[in-house]
Amino acid sequence: MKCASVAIIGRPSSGKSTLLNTICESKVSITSPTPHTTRNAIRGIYTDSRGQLIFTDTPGYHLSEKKFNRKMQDIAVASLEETDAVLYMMDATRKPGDEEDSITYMLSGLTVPVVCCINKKDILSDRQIEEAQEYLRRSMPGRAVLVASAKADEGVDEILIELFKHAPEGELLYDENTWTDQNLEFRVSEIIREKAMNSVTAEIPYAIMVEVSDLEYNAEEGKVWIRAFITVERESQKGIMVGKGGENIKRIRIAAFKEIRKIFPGSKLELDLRVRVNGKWKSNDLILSKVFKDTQS
Ligand SMILES: Nc1nc2c(ncn2[C@@H]2O[C@H](COP(=O)(O)OP(=O)(O)OP(=O)(O)O)[C@@H](O)[C@H]2O)c(=O)[nH]1
Ligand SMILES: [Mg+2]
Repeated sequence: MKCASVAIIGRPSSGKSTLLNTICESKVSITSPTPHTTRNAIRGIYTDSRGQLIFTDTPGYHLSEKKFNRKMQDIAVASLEETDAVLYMMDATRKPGDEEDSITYMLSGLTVPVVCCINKKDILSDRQIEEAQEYLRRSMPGRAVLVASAKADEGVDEILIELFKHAPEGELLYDENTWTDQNLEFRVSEIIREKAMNSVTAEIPYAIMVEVSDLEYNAEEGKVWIRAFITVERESQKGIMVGKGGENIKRIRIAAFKEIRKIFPGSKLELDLRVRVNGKWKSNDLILSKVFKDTQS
C-alpha cells in the first residue's frame, strides 16, 4: 500500500478546491469565482486499491510586500518540505506574472516531488496550453507537467497516477471510507459561507464569516437543530445579505439546507440562519497565519 500527504498550491482561483472535490467525489472544500475563497487548510482524503492520498487544500498563494506575508512564505516553504508531494495548480487563462514567478521560484527549490497541473483545459486554447507548458518547462525543469480540467473531470486520473508514482509505501492513515477530517460545525459553516459568497458580488464576499453557534444532533430521534450566524462588517452589507424582504437570506438558507441535509441523512433538519454585523475583522491575514501551522499538525 502507498500513503502520501499532498499539498495543493497555486494562485487564488486556480481551481485547487474544485480539483479536491472532484478527486474526493464530495464537497470537501467550498468554491466560488471570488479569489481567496479557501481560508483554512482543508484536508481531503482519497483512497483506492493503490493506497491513500491525503490532500491539503490551501488558501490561494498571493504575493505581498507586507512583511507578514513574506514570513508566511517562509513558513509555507518549511511546511511544504514536510509533505510527500506538492501539487501545483496553474490557471493558464491568466498570463503568468510576478505571482506565478514567485510560486514557481519557491517550488523549484523544494526537494520533495512537485507535480504541475495546468488547469481549466475546458476553456483553454491550444496556444494557451502550449505557452503554459513552455513556461513550466522553463521555470520548473524536470517536474511532471499535466493538463486537466478539475471542473469537467478531465485528466484527473492522470494526476492521481502521477501522485501515486511519487507516494512512499505506508499503511493507510485514515479509514478507507473517510474523505475529510473536518468536524460537523466546520462543514456546516463552510457550506453556508459558500452559499452566502455566491449570492453576492463585489467586495462583500471578503467580509463574510459564518459561525455555527449551536448544533444539536440527536441520531436516535433523527433530529438536527442548527443555529448559525452570517457575520458581515457593516450595516450596509447586512442589508444586501438579507436582501429585499429577506429574499437573499432565504435563498442562501434554502441552498445551504439542501446540502447540510446530506450530512445527516434521514434526519429532520431545522436551520436557524441569521445575519449580524460584527465590526471589522482582518479577513485573510489572521486566518492565513494559522493555515500552515494547521497543515503541520
Ligand atoms: N472552466 C473551468 N473553471 C474552473 C475549473 N476549475 C475551477 N474552476 C472555476 O474557477 C473558480 C475558482 O475555483 P476554486 O476551486 O474555488 O479555486 P481555488 O484555487 O480553490 O481558489 P481560492 O480558494 O480562492 O484560492 C470557480 O468559479 C470554479 O468553478 C476548470 O477546470 N474549468
Ligand atoms: Mg479554494
